[in-house]
Amino acid sequence: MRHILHADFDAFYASVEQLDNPTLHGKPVVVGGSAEGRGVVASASYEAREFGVRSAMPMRTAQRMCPQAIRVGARFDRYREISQGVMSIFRDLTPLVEPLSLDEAYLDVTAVVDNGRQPPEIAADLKRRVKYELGLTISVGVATSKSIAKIASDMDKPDGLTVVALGEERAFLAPLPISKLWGVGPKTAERLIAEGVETIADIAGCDEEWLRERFGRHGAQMQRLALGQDDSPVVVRRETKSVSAETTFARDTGDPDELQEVVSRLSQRVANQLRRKQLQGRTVKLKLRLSDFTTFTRQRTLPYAVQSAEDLSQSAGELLRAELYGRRRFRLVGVGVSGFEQSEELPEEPRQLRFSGFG
Ligand code: DCP
Ligand code: MG
Ligand code: MG
Repeated sequence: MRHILHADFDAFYASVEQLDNPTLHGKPVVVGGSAEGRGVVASASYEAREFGVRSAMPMRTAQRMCPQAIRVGARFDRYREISQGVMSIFRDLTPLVEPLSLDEAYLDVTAVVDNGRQPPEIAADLKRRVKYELGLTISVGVATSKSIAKIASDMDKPDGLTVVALGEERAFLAPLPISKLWGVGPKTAERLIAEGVETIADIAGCDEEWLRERFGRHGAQMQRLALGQDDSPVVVRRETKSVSAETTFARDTGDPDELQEVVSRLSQRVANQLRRKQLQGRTVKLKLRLSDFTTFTRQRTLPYAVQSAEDLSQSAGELLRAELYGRRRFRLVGVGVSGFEQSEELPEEPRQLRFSGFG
């Protein structure tokens, strides 16, 4: 049996702003772009949430709901710094840490338990340490699987600690709305509710064929999770420092159109990865290898962070054009991005599940 924690900062960006500026303590704070600039709320302090303010809401709406809310612009560098701090506290407890975003991670603490400490005690200790060292609160879910630990960490926010013991998994999940289930995004939830499937117990009780017909493999997957079956491992990951894609040609080329075409295709691949990881970067890099195997890179740092294939392809394309002179022919082209900021808008559906990890 495994013991998994899921830890997540409470109102992450907003809490960091309150930490750094004591005049914001106890006040409704929203972090995000201005209403005039059509900004959205990235994070709302719990004081602001009492007025109904939520993440991803247009700033205009937030200010209408809570006119006294204090808006602060995001400071990604500071959030990244705090994130590195918390991840290192986690890694002090166990090397098996899987960060999901700047403010949350899974921890496999099975070995710590085998050494004689109980999971609730480990979790309480971790919360204390984070509070003491960083001055911020995390909420922690404790369970025997990742998907249940994640749901549990969200149950009693802020400053929560929710333990789902072995054998209690199905009872814990049963009454919850389907939207809580891992991999059930707003669109899937809408379809299920239209069919009368509203709680996790409802999914657990569905005819497997019925689910499979409507949702394919994803349907069977949802049902396994609803039944509390999830043996996906905690995958140790370090912070992503750069994302890139490259290709080697079957035959060397110096044709500008052909090269730009490849840069566009690689940019698309990099953009897809960035979107999945919720990253956007300011430094765009082009890697080139000539016929004689000379390899070099050219890079430029933009005044703003980019994520889209169009932006990447444009910047990388400019770097490319500067290198197309004489009779140069190329064997390899690569496009990369670094200098990350977490992108403000999260995708509508949660990240795609990796099916291979399950059952
Ligand atoms: N974030 C964002 N846009 C969103 C959601 C989140 O920019 N639509 C950013 C700001 C959040 C951070 O990611 O502070 C962490 O996201 P969470 O979903 O964990 O939200 P919070 O930490 O703000 O609040 P909670 O207490 O609900 O975890
Ligand atoms: Mg959070
Ligand atoms: Mg989070």
